[in-house]
Amino acid sequence: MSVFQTLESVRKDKGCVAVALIDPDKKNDSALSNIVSLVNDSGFDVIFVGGSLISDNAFESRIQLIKENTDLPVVIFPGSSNQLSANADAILFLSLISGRNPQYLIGEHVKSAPVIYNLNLETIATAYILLEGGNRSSVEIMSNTTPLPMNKRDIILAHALAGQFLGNKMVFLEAGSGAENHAAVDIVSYLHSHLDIPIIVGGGVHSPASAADLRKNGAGYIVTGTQLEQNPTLNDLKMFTDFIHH
Ligand code: 1GP
Repeated sequence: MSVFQTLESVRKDKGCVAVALIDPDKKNDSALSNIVSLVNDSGFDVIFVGGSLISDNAFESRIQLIKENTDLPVVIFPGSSNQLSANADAILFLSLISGRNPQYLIGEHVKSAPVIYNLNLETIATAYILLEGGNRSSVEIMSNTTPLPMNKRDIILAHALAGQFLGNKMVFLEAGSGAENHAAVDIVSYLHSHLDIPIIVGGGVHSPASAADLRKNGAGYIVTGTQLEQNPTLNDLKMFTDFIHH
């Protein structure tokens, strides 16, 4: 079974997939191991690894460390075409379709495709839509694109449908790491009623109540990153994943 099929069967089984996002940048081995062990013990279904900026050359070794310390699937959530590793199980092949920067619509894809082919890495084509989350996000800065305003529901839907018609397997509604506002539940529900492909919601989701609300309104995957870096208790994280699952 492919990683995508495994994740989809979790979604069908549990109602929604709990995704732990680990930003591998600037983390020593013990900090990284601690996060992985928290993730393992708190009910997450999959680990995404990636970040907007990798300041050193340790991406490969950190993916390896994560992989050695978990039985969960490890999926690269790349900030750029140099975040690749044979140690991962799959990679989100992201197209930043909310923007009009050709580098993130096709440029990074062409650079990474031969390497991904040689690594024999499973790709999960994902339409990545950046929304205004209340503060200027790293994605906005690094990609040199403009996020879509949350009050432009029909424009967001048009992007999501275009993503689906282009053959993407998922739509990712990103408000940016540490966003003040995650993707609004009414947008998730509006998109869910029009799309056939699952919706990933990430950026600014850190309360169990928001997670449950998003799941009830059609989020198929919920991503959380920042809260994993803020010394959460195991109980807090367990409650969070409980609310993601039904
Ligand atoms: C960012 O969607 C992720 O790409 C996670 O966001 O760090 O706000 O949880 P947070």
